[in-house]
Amino acid sequence: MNHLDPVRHVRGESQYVDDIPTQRGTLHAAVFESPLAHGKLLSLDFSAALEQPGVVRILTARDIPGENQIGGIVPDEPLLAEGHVHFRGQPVALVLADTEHQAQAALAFIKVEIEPLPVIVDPRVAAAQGELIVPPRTFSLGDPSAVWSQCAHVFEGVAESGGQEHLYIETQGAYAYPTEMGGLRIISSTQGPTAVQRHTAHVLGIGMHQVEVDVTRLGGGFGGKEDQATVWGALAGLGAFVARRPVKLVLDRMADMRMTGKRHPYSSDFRIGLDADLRILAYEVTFYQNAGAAADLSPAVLERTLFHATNTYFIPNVTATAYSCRTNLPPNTAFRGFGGPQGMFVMESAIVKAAETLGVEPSLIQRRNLLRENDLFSYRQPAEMCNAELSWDTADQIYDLEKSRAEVAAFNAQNEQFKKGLSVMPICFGISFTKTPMNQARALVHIYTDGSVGISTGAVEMGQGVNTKIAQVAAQTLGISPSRIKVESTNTTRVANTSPSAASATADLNGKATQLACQVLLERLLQHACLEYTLNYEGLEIKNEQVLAAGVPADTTWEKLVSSAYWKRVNLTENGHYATPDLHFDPVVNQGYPFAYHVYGTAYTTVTVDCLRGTYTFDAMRIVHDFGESMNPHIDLGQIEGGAVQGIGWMTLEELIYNDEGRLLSNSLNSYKIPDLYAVPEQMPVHFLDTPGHPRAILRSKAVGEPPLMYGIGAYFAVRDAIRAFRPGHQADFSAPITPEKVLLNLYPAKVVAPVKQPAVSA
Ligand code: LUZ
Ligand code: MOS
Repeated sequence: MNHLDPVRHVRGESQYVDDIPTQRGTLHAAVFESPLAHGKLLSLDFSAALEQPGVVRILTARDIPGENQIGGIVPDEPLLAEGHVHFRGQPVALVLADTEHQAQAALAFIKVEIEPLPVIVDPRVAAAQGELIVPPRTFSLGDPSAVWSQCAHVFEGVAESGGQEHLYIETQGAYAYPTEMGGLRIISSTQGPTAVQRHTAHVLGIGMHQVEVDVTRLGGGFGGKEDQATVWGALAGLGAFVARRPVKLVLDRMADMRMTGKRHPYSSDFRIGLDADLRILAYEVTFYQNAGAAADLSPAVLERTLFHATNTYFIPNVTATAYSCRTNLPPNTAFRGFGGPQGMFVMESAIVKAAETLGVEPSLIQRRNLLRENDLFSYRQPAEMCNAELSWDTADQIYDLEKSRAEVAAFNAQNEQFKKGLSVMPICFGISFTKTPMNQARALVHIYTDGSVGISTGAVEMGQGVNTKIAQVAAQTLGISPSRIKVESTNTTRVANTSPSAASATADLNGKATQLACQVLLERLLQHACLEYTLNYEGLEIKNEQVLAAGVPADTTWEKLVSSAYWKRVNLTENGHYATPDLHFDPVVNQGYPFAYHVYGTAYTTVTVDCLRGTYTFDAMRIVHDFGESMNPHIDLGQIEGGAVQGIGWMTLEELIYNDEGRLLSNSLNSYKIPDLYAVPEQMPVHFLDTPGHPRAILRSKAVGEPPLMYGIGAYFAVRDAIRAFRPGHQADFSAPITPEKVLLNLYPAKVVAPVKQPAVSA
């Protein structure tokens, strides 16, 4: 079955927030942002702005009828700044005007007085000053300090990974309409409709039942709209609530890049100990997470870093500690992988540091330490149905590591300016929200009297194909054609209390809820058929829309069955509820069984570096991936390709630069480089690992959203390998992204040059 949406997308028929026809009376909102990264808000003067054409109102924290608070995990984030500002781009006021242009134009006439306070942009500096979002967390297994002395080799180092702009094609936005009785309807580009509903109600001081949030689809989310769509939904909601007129707020690209948080940059210290056979005996790691100015999802991201700190290796002695550091950057947030990639980058850096220093191939250490069945993760969950070795060995069989390496060596022996590099990147990713209670979902399924079916779930379609998968689950369970099924918008009045569409778990959770609802409906229809046709219920099945077991009149169809059930007053609506079984986790001792299952895979990356220019192209990323029994190979393949390329971007090209004043310098697409067609590996074969899947996965088809991003980590190490082919023995810093500029700096011995002064930047 094909993805349901692309035809609509290509024809321009898909509706996004900014495509909704504007209702008469709509006000357009623009956000006045803090021009400084930290300071005391002394005064705001709107007198000139209010005189501007079309300006209707300007709202500040004082206009908020409820509590000015949108923090989720920690209540530390006002909707509109009050007293202090904590990052550049923090919303301070909301201008409402008749047109978007008028609202934007009025911003320049707002006067603000801010007394500057010291700005912190570095997480280690924040940690040294005690600026932590939450107390540090430590995951441990065994005791590294007891075994360092038994290690044949011990290596230490520092690893840094940068942030990443989500760059969803559809920027953040919302359209809010006042409804009867003081309520609101908000169309929001959010992965978490319930979060928008809850925080908007809280800010307005009304009940959640007064706020309806509706989402048709997103033009991409990638985590950037898991928590941070709330700001814009709540601001539009505030405007509509106060002005009693519809309010539309859509960010332009540069405002979105300036004002919203991104993937967390991390700076980390590692220490790794190996025995003489290169088995890793001990690993100690300390993560400094750059959380930005408010908690947002940082503590949960931090936790996932700890869960994935040892990637896909069994290490008997581990101490992993993580600090969530408060800085004066926009609050960093969820991004595909959710802290996992940051943890895995450090693990791979430690292995590569050991390998380079010992003069062995990193793959030797990697292969020797892969997880095996029932090995424990540091959080004490055993690796069950573990495919770490299977995916590694399958990759070796079909892509031939030794031959690949020989080809690279042969090329390098014959070329001076161009050098090739090769890396192997095995991955392991835990599927489930790490906060166990979030692993629940509901599906509301209606069968209409004509036999067509409408389904609402908590799943948000953001291009990942979840609606197609839900339609497949229903079609398969009910035994009808997907063409009879419509997956409706995600709406808080139809499906309540939803978890965000995140953690790769959306199809599993909402698909299972859909499956449960459809099974109940099917059961009811079968019972009805038995009564109607006096059949024996045992062994009865509805298949292919019409064929029931023997004894059914030949002209019976799905429509007739449904219609006759309606006339016998059979309930044709069902609400399915699914909660992932067996999960538990104790966040005090950091032990338990947090994940439904793990996803595994292996990627070989080869790159060619132009050693004159520092530029590079990826020849191939060859992947073996553990899909389980893929229920939709087309969609799943698209997720692998997109995820891997997004990971390559994070590790190689995408460089976010904030200056010491907390100002984003890489603030548009001419200074922030994302992967384009030329950054995509020329070859990207994806082999579907042959496994029975997992019973906790929907139709045994494993979650596929986030895991492939981490193949991109292999891109960093392939480039690094090529650098060493040009400059033998050189150990670059473990610092990602490895941009062409950094490649060039690493290819040649450093010359002492005068420090480059950063251009002075005005507020
Ligand atoms: N969001 C969340 C996530 O709240 N908890 C998670 O564990 C998670 N994992 C990945 C992406 N988003
Ligand atoms: Mo996500 S990082 O699963 O919203």
